Amino acid sequence: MSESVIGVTGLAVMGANLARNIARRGVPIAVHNRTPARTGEFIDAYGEEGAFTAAESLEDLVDALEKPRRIIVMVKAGQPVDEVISELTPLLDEGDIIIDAGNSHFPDTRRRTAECAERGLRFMGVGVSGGEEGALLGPSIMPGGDADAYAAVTEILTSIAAQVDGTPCCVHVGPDGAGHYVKMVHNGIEYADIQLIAEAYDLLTHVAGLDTAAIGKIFAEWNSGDLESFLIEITATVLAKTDETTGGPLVDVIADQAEQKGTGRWTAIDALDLGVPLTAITEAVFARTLSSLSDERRAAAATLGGPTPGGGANRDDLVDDIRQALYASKVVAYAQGFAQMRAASQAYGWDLDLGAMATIWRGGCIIRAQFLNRIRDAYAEHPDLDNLLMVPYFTQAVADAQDAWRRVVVTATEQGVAVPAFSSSLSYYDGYRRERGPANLIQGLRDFFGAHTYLRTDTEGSFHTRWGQDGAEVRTDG
Ligand code: NBP
Repeated sequence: MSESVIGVTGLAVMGANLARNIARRGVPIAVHNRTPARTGEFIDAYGEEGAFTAAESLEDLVDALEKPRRIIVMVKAGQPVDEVISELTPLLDEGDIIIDAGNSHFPDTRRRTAECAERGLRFMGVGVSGGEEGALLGPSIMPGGDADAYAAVTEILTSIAAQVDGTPCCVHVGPDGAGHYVKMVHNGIEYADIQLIAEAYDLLTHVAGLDTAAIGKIFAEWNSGDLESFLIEITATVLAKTDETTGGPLVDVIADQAEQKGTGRWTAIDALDLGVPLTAITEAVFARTLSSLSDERRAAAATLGGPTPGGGANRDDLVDDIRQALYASKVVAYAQGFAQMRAASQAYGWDLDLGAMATIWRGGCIIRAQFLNRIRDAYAEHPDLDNLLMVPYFTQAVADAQDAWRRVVVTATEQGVAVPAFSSSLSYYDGYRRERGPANLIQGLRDFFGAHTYLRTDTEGSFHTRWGQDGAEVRTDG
């Protein structure tokens, strides 16, 4: 039995395809699954594709590997990852590397990194995006962990990743949970992107009055401009699909209840923890949860009044307005996601290279898009950028689109079409560009009922007004 260079445990769709991708690069690989029958099925189906060693047990898997051992864990996120780690650790030697390539939550990755380090093991939390096809043909890979652990797997990971203009979509993200964090934000941005597309579809259907086939063609056209991306491309394909049963568009018979598996929610929760305004992604998560309340919505549709949409069909420029609103909102969603990664980098001590994140998302992953080249360029010129909206290209893009964006939000509001991501992105833009907002009154109220104190615009120090007593202002900081 020849020594395998790397091992994979967990041969469901992602682990199997990742293992095949590695084997196809000529790397000898050992494969294992908790239920051994799955390993047998894998070898029967794909054994000819490379130098596989089938391992019946984790002991066999460990024995099959050259040292330091490198083991990719591709099992269901959560408790199963902990179970695999605790079974593996007694079998491993100091310096061996456990690579969790599933969708683990980054605090778990930080904990597991520390626990493995106590036992002399190196742990990597690696984000992998691209679904089953990406795993097989070239995903976007976001590896987190110690630099020396990454050095031991760089050649393999960069060779199996998607390649764009000769550059692999894989770069060392940072220590401990950084890789899974960046993957989490990637998924959050994916939520926002999809929600924005859904809002555009809703407006094209119910305000512009277009049929599904026409809307599919519009998305296909949009895919040749600034919006060019995998998600816009597949929107055109999904809208063009005919249902075999009804003969009409398939989307017309798909129930309007969207699932959310956790990464979008985690992104929003961490934004709240970090104090980062992340309106587009958070609204996208809420929109999915609202969509799932189908029984309540059915009752509300029969009870709650409001305008009936449909009065915009005579506006020739409506379709292009919606395109511009989609683009401007998308710029905001990405600006917020990148601002969150910047805040996380500072809070968790990761030193993230945000331009590199845009670079590795250009291929292999669900949010791959031309647009990411602009973000990569922005960070190349301004590595310490606070907000992407402040870069001339994006400042101008939003300035050019904003009249249309405002018209779309006004029309949607007048006609009773919910556009939470379009409108919250516009509100964020208007809030961000205000030198002085209304939070002065918030502070006044907080000081009134809770003596929370306030700062003044005209002098240093912290102040409280004795609202319920003599009304005098007192300085509270000395
Ligand atoms: P699943 O998430 O469906 O997990 C199935 C695998 O986990 C099987 O190999 C199963 O073994 C194993 N497993 C379970 Br369940 N509990 C286990 C335990 N206690 N000990 C050992 N093994 C256990 O697989 P997947 O869809 O291939 O996804 C794998 C990871 O990749 C997940 O974290 C997922 O979130 C992530 N991911 C998935 C996609 C995607 O498109 N599917 C994309 C990107 C990332 P068994 O055969 O014995 O039951």
